[in-house]
Formats: sequence, C-alpha cells, structure tokens
Amino acid sequence: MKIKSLSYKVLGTLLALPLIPTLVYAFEMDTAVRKNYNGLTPQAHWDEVWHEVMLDLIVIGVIYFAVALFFMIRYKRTGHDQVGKSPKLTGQAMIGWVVIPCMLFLGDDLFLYVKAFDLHNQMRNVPAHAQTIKVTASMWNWNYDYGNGVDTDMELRVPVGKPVIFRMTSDDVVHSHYVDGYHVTEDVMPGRVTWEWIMPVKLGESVITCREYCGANHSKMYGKLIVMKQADYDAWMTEALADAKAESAHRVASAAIGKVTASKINEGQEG
Ligand SMILES: [Cu+2]
Repeated sequence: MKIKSLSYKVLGTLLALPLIPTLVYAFEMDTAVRKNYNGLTPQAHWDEVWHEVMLDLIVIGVIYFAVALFFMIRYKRTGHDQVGKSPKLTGQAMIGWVVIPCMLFLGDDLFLYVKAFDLHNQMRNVPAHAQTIKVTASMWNWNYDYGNGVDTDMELRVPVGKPVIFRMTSDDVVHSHYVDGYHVTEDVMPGRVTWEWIMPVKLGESVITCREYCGANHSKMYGKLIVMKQADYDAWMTEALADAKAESAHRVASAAIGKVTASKINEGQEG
C-alpha cells in the first residue's frame, strides 16, 4: 500500500513537470518586460515564435519517430506462426505510458500558447505615437491618404523607425491588406473601418498585396511599401504637398471657370 501511494506521487510529479516552464514563463516576466516584448518588433517576435514552433515540431517529431522505430524493430515478428504476447504492465504503468507523453505535448503546447498570446497582445497594442494612414481599397487599387491632403495609389512611403497604423475601408467589395515581411493581414470591408499596424525598421521596399479574392484583377492588386530615411521622406513629402496644393488650386480654378461659363450660357439663353 505504501509503495503504491508513493508511485502515485512520483507519477503526479512527472505529470506536473512540463507545466513548470510554462508557469515560470507566464508569471516570472514582469509587466515592463512584457510591454516591451524583449525589445522585439512585432515581425521579429512573430519570427521568434514561429522558429520555436518549428524547432519544437522537429524535436518532438524526431523523438517520437525514434521511439516508434525502436519498437518496430525490437518487437518485429520473426516468423509467420509467431504469436505475440502483451507486456505485463500494471494499471498505473499503463496510465503513465498514455498520460505522460500526452502531458509532455500539452505542457509544450501551453508554453507556446503563452508565447503566442504575448505576440497577439503586441500585435494589438498600437504605440501611441503611430502615424495614421487612411487606406481605401477599391477594385483594383490601394489608396493611401496621409491626412494632410497628400494621397498616393498603390505606393506607400513611410519614414524608418516610426510605427504606422492603417485605418482601412473599402469602396466596393471585401479586400484584405497584406504587407510582406510584417506578418500582418486584415480584411478591408465597405461600411467598416478595420486596422493593422507595422513597425518599419529596415530601409527598402516590401510588396503589398490583396489577400481576399476580389474579382478579375485581384492578382494585379499589388503595390509597395517604401521605407525611407527621415530626411528623404521629408523631402518627398514637401514635394508631394506642393503638388497636392497645386492640384487643388487647379481644381478650384477650373470649377470657377466652369461656373462662369455656365452662367454666361444661362445669360445667353435668357437674352
Ligand atoms: Cu482586392
């Protein structure tokens, strides 16, 4: 009786073992570290979790494959008339063989779950100083409104090192805004505003595509994100602003000419 209760304790301890790293991870990290997510950008954080999942799958896969292979060879039938006999296991041992490997999996899953939840929080935690870009999707275009009168089609320019939040809607059907390298995709729908944010830390270009089939030219609905040095961005923005102002002045002028012409025609008709 004594031996039996002792082995239950051993079994219980073994079952609890895989949960220890999970609990340590979940409770040890203080809020400050958590908020900063170890200084990782969301995309680097995503990569880290992904690599861990891959490593995990490989390690577990190799171990389980080796065990299965060992049993296959060790207990291979040697003759046609050979009759196997099941090993003499106690009830406890049988439960152990089923439950312990399951708990190893589960402990590992919980560990990754906690890490993935951190990533999820970071992805939904927009830095307060993020620049807002209004995105309007249409068949088949991405329009980026910088909020100061400047807007661009199929091309978005941002300065390096500044977080950007996209506030997105659609003029027609459902689209989905995907920025390569940043691991963000969000559906863009008419009548609703959805959002996603990115932290550009590397100069250069990334592809932006639509990830929701939206009609015949869906495959052509791709543009690019250009991450620039702050000085280059400022220079570009100054020029774009001047262009936008000139364009709107032109529009006002043509509208005025249109009005004058229309009133002259009216006068002519009256006279
Ligand atoms: Cu689309």
